[in-house]
Amino acid sequence: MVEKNLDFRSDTVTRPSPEMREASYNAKLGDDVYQDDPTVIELERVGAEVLGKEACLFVTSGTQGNAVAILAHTNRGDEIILEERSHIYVNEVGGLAVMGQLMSRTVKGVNGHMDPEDIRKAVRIENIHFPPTTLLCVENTHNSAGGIALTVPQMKSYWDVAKENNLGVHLDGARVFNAAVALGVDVKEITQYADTVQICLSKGLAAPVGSLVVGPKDIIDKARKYRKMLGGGMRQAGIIAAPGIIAVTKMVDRLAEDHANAKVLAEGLTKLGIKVVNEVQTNMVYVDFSSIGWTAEDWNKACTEMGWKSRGRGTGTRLVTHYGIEEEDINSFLENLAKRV
Ligand code: TLP
Repeated sequence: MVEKNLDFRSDTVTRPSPEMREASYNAKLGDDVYQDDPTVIELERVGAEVLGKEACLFVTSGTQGNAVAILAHTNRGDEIILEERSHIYVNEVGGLAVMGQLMSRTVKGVNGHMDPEDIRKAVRIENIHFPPTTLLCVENTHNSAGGIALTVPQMKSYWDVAKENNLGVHLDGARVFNAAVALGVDVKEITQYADTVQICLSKGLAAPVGSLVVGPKDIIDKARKYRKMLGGGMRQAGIIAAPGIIAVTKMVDRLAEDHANAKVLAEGLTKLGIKVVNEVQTNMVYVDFSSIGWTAEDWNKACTEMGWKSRGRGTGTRLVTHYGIEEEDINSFLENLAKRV
C-alpha cells in the first residue's frame, strides 16, 4: 500500500516507501569520510553504472550537488553559461557567485531549450579584457519551463557547441529520469552529453534525502573535497544511502504513472476552465486560475478544504504529481473542485 500524500507543491515532498524504510533499518554502516560505509559505496557504484559515468558522489541535496560539481569544473573568475530560468541561476542562493566567485552569463530559452547558436555567441573569445568561459550548465527536465524534457538531439547540440569551445558540460538532472521516461530512452542516452550530472534521489524517486553527482573520476575526486569543505562529509550515511539504491534501481519506471496522472489532471483542469500554461510532458502542471476569476487565496482555501496542499501565488501555481498521489486521488480532486468553480 502506498502511503497517501495529497500534496501538489512538489515531488520533493515524497516519503520513502516501506521497502526504503526497511533498507535504512538494515543498512550496513561505516564512516563515509573514511570511505568505508559499504552502503554508500554500493549506492555510488550503482549510481555511476546507471548513469553511465566513471565515478559517483553521494551528496546531501541537489543544490549541494550542483555546487560541488560547478566548483570542481571551474576556477575563480571564470564565466559559466546557464539558461536564464534555470534552477542553478535562479534558486540556488547565488552560490556560484559566493562560493565559486564565478560570473554568470545567461541565455534565454524557449520552453527551457536554448538555441545552440545563442550558446555559441555567449562564449567569450580570448581577449585580455574577458573572463574565460569554461562551463555550460543544462537543466533536464527543465523545472520552470514546465517539466519539459529536452530531447537527446537537443542535448547533443549543446554538447557539440560546448566541446567546439572547450567548455565542460554540467547537467542539472534533478529530474533527468523523468526526462528519460518521457522520451522513452535509457537515461544514459541523455547523460552521455554531459561531463557531470547531478540527479536528485529525493524527488520523484521518493528517497528521503540526497542527490548523486556523477562524472570522470578526477572531477568527482575534486567534488568530494569540495563537499567536505561545505560541511557535507557525512559519517554513517548508509542509513540515508540505502533508500537511494532502491530509488535508482526500482523507482524509475513508476515515474510514467506520475506523468499519466499529470495529463489527467491537466485535462480535467482545462475542462473546468482553469488555464494550463505549460505543455505537460512529465509530472508538472502549471496553471493560471485567474481564467476562472480566482485569486491565490481562493485557490489555497479550496485546496485546504479538500484536504490537499497547494501553494497558489499571484495568479497561478505549479502542481506536481508524484509517489503518494494516484489516479483515483486526481479524479476525486477534480470532482471536488468541479463543485466549487
Ligand atoms: N527544486 C525544488 C525547489 O527548489 C524549487 C522544487 O520544488 O522543484 N535542480 C532542480 C531542477 C530543482 O528543481 C531543484 C529543487 C534542485 C536542483 C535542488 O534540489 P534540492 O532541493 O535537493 O537542493
